Amino acid sequence: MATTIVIDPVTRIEGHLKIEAVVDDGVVKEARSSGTLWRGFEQILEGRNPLDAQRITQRICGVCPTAHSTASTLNLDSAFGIADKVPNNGRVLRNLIFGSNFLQSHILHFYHLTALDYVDVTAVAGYRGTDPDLNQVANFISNGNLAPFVPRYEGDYRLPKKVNIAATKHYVEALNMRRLTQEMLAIFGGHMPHNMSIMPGGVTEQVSVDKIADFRWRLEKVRHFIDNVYIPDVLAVAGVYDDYFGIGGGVGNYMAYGVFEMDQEPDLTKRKRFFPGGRVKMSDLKPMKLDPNRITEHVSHSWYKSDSKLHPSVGKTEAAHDKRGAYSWMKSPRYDNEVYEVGPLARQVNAYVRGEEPTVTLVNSVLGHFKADASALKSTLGRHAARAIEAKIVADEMAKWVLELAPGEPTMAVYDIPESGMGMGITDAPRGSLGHWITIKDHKIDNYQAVVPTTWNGGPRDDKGQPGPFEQALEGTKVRDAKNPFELVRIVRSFDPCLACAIHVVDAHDNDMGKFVVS
Ligand code: NFE
Ligand code: MG
Repeated sequence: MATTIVIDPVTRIEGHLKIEAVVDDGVVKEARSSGTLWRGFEQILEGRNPLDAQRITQRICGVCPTAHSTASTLNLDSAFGIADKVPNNGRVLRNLIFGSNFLQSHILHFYHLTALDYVDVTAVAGYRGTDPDLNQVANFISNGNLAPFVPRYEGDYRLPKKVNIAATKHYVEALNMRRLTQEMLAIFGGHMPHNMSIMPGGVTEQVSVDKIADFRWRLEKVRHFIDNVYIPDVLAVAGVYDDYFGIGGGVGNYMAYGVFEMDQEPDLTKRKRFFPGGRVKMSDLKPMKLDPNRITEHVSHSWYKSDSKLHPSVGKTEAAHDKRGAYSWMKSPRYDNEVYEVGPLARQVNAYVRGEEPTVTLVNSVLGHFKADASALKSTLGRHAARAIEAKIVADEMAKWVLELAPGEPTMAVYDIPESGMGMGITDAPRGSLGHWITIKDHKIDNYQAVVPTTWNGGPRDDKGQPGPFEQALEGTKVRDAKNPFELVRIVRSFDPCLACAIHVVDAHDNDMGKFVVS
């Protein structure tokens, strides 16, 4: 008999994701991913000074505000006609600030958002040893403080007790590593969350030898952690849960816009990025080009009455909370009406098929470790491995980029806000492809649209009825115990969903920040 498993909320932060899975004979027959909260950013921006986009869009999310500052600033660079004017210091500083956020986000995801699906933190409950971190965790649990460790299921923790204890110690160390990455971000970004310095024309912060030194010692500690703790922990988990190389693969189409600017070519589709933009399908592993004109957002299963299949440059967001057949506040972004997964796996697969180093060497080394071929990447563990590899690559490159900074040289270009214009800011956030589009009229924002990574991955069925990447990854999964659906949360969390980002919309009829009206 078919039963429906409802998991709500799914994520350990950024809560409002609901997953419903219809399970028949122990197998997921169909799944629905639903964003259950309604927020408001695109319409808040209408009528405002274009520069406000950098400030306001960062408030979409406290985890990846740097991604929104980057996308909004690329968007303004392009609308102001200054994309090729950013000085080299500005380019490098943007990469260092954004890179710091990548490291923070990837470490957060593995240790604090998903590791506890595999590591049994209760192994520390009776700990009576000399390690102060573990004593603190044991005290914390004995006082009944379970909040950061739940929701959790029972029945499939496979690591030996001493590995569970060591991994819990790493959970605490990872908090310190994230603090260091936030401090790195703040050295050139002003503060975190919501950096002050990535602005049109470059970065407002100046370069000094002291700041470079402050940045470098922190980065070296984080690199040491990634190489000696994070990557070994991912390999250890993957070794014991290796069936997850065959679970949760999903759509197998991967898209990246590309990230970390290597030059200041004004056309973002031609600009050289450290991780290249493009598309690839696991079925043939052939690199394909990306044309942002082919992106649309479908809304037939979303609570919006505005037209479906609009390009984001003319996008609209008009709510209809009682719309029949709709089940999410997320839209369904599509490329050529096809479903694409975005994120670290999509970026690394795109880099891999283009022969980019060090991706090729690192991916081959992980595949060799597990005696697997590239098809194993299309899986739950493939996403974790790609994210860990990416953290190492970004950290290692940042150590080189920071030495390119030139103290005393300019970091900004000057600009005027044009009376009218259009812009596009496409980049890759930690969780995948992020695009902002702007239209300026009378020196003010006339239209602003964001299409966000978790919207790509977590969106509902589209106008053709094609399920989104989360939904496809869940369908066909065997569920051993419907009361403890480990398989389903492990699959969805491997994407690193962020619903705060995914649901950034509000009724187009309402420009008042203080009052959101469902029409
Ligand atoms: Ni709120 Fe974000 C990232 C962006 S995900 S975390 O990474 O943009 O939709
Ligand atoms: Mg949007």
